[in-house]
Amino acid sequence: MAKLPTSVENIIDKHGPHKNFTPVDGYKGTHEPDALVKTHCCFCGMQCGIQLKVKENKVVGFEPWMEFPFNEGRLCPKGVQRYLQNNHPDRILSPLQRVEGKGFEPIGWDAAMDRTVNEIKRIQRDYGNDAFGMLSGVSLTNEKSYMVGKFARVALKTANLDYNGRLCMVSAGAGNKKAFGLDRISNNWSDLKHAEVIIIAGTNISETFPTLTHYIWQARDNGAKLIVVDPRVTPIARTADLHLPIKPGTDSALFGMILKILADNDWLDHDFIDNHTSGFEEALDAVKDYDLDWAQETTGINKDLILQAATLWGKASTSFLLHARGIEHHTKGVDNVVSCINIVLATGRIGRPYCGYGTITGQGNGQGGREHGHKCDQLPGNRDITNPEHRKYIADVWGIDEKDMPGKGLSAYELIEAIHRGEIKGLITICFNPLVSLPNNNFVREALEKLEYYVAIDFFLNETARHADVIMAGSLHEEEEGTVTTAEGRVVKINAAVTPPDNARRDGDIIMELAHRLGAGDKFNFENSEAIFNELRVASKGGTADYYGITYEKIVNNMGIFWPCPSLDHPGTPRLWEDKKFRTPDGKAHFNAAPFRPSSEVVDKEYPVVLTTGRVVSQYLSGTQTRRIGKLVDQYPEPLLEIHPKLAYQYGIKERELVKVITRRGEALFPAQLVETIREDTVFIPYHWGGVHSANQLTIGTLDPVSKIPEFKVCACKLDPTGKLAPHPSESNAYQSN
Ligand SMILES: Nc1nc2c(c(=O)[nH]1)N[C@H]1C(S)=C(S)[C@@H](COP(=O)(O)OP(=O)(O)OC[C@H]3O[C@@H](n4cnc5c(=O)[nH]c(N)nc54)[C@H](O)[C@@H]3O)O[C@H]1N2
Ligand SMILES: Nc1nc2c(c(=O)[nH]1)N[C@H]1C(S)=C(S)[C@@H](COP(=O)(O)OP(=O)(O)OC[C@H]3O[C@@H](n4cnc5c(=O)[nH]c(N)nc54)[C@H](O)[C@@H]3O)O[C@H]1N2
Ligand code: SF4
Ligand SMILES: [Mo]
Repeated sequence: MAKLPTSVENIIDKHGPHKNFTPVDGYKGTHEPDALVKTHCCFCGMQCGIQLKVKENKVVGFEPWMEFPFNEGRLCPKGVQRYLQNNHPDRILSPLQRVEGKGFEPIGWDAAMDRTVNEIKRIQRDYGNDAFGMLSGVSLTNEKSYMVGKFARVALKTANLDYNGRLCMVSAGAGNKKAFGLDRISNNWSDLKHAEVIIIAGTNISETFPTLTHYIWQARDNGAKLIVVDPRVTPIARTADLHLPIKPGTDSALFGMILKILADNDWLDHDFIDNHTSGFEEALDAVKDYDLDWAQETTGINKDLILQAATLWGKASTSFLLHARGIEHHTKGVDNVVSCINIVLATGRIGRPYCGYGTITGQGNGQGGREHGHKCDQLPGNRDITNPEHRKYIADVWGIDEKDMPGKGLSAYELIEAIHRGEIKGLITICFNPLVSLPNNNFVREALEKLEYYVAIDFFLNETARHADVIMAGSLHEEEEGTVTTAEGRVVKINAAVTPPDNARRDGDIIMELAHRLGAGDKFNFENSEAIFNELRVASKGGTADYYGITYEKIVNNMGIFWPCPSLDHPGTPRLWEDKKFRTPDGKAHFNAAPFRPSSEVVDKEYPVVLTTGRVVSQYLSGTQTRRIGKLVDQYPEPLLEIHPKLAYQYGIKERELVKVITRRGEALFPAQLVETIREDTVFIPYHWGGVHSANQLTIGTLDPVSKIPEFKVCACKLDPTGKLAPHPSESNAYQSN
């Protein structure tokens, strides 16, 4: 049984997290590196270009890569520290096996592989193939994402594969497919610069996509009006023309109201609506009873602000609408997304220069990783695993019988629920830390403790992997060649700067060896990453995410190629929809009716305060990587409870007082940070920490019915001040998260 080892201290001593170290003993950065390798940052979806400095097969520093067109050398605080991982003392340097009561001990690769394959076979024999699940992640390259999808279906033969994008981009993906039949931002970032009006809804871009702000500033220099919709006055909101301080969970009411105002004032593009869309009447019908008083009451935004925003949008001739997790992490995430798209379609401002719309993809390869088949319902090229033609095409590429291909499996949180119910008995994870990042993590921990066998592939020991029976020492971004697709749809090249240290292995090699040992070796004979990419190209051909015409050579020669790129002589598609040929069955863009409905948990007398969660600039996701980098930890050492001084006053809460935050799922202590930049009825906690510091002890495990994304952005809580001040942040050990 995969129980938590008795001594967590033992694990931390051996495997970190340690936050302070120097990259290479004695290397002062003064003598010449052996090589400068052009590649990309391993963190967010901007995938900024960077050059890594290599000395004696170790990454020892970086230089800006000025020529890469998106960021032209600019990097954010995480980007300038990302090089400190390859030679980090916490690296897992060989496979490990958990020894009850002792923690983890190194074992050889043979033993780790043998044990894993035997357990997979035993569990599948006793309980069926689908009783072994797999969870993957989109920090992985396109090649690895593709291979994981194929591995789960062809070697592991399970339906139950899903990925951490389920917590991230799936509401946007589902909304975009409904509206356009394709899931990608409509334009490259350059088009932002000349948009007259820009709406940014539910994204704190200065902290989460810092290098993208450069494009917003350029638009501002050109006179653009900026509208920000966020319950907090985020850094970008401080510079906006209009900030709409929305009550969490009410975006579809706001955008529905704006649609109504556009129609009432005839700020519509009738030609576009009539010739290139369907469903306008239904979408309008869903909002026909909305009025400004209702919208003000529902969204908490002053009605004059709503009217001003609608007027700016309605009268503009060019515009861009961007959103991210703030509107998507909801049980009505898909409704929020389509209600944004509705106002874009109503004004016909898409498929033209300086007119665009899109979600800002979060993870490093959040775009490419959601296209090539490691989602529970998907096959490469963004094909549908339930569609017989799609299944047949991919089965032929893989050289298997279509009947042997598993069907649709469970989504990430549902997969954990199935483990909890005892239906799934074995688990393999790569690039996912569900114990920190899934909602209601006390429930997730209970599930992990029920597994009969759990194997994790990672380069650091994350909180979830502490429950593993075996850990396989995997590779960092800079240790394996491949491609990723940036948030603007540009496929770029990741170059290996070094080989994995010591006895760690490339992720790709680990997956391939497992496939061989499971008897599917003939389907996994890839010589190198390019060979995997070439199979991916064929597998994606004809799908909506068509990469067929993209080659490694073309990527390098052009600093990236935008998909779709259906043939070798095709230049790629930086701007979609110029031809107005949408990828829906009728070829039109679809309006979707999205009548407002409340969030799954709303405030009441007992739990009167709205809790929302998200990010800070110096930490990344579950913190596995960034909590190990001293300067990033020092910048924001521990999760704080952002609270408005007026709400704090009601409870008598003082700056840095420890406040117990309680929800129906759990409770946890956080130091209060009094800020006037948040709504008075809402508190915010960043989620990058585990254990007692984890915000996800509090969040709710309810899912959007279509996208299955959890409702991270809204639940109800109560506050219980302790009267005690939190210790000085320098004494915080939150980065250890034990
Ligand atoms: N520094 C840093 N950067 C990152 C990441 C990271 O972990 N750290 N992660 C990357 C990834 S994977 C992702 S997905 C992105 C996420 O990027 P963002 O979506 O920008 O980040 P979040 O902090 O999750 O949420 C954004 C904003 O939503 C607001 N919000 C909360 N509830 C609501 C609501 O109901 N409506 C509206 N309109 N707004 C609301 C919050 O106040 C917050 O400012 O960032 C990427 N970049
Ligand atoms: N409350 C709350 N919870 C949230 C969110 C929120 O806003 N609020 N946001 C959600 C979002 S948008 C996201 S994307 C998820 C992210 O949640 P996770 O995917 O769990 O977060 P990561 O920290 O990326 O975990 C990835 C693990 O993969 C490892 N890893 C990274 N790159 C590689 C690689 O190339 N190879 C291998 N083998 N391992 C690798 C890291 O070391 C880490 O242990 O969190 C979600 N959870
Ligand atoms: S903006 Fe994103 S990709 Fe660019 S340096 Fe920062 S974390 Fe890395
Ligand atoms: Mo994300």
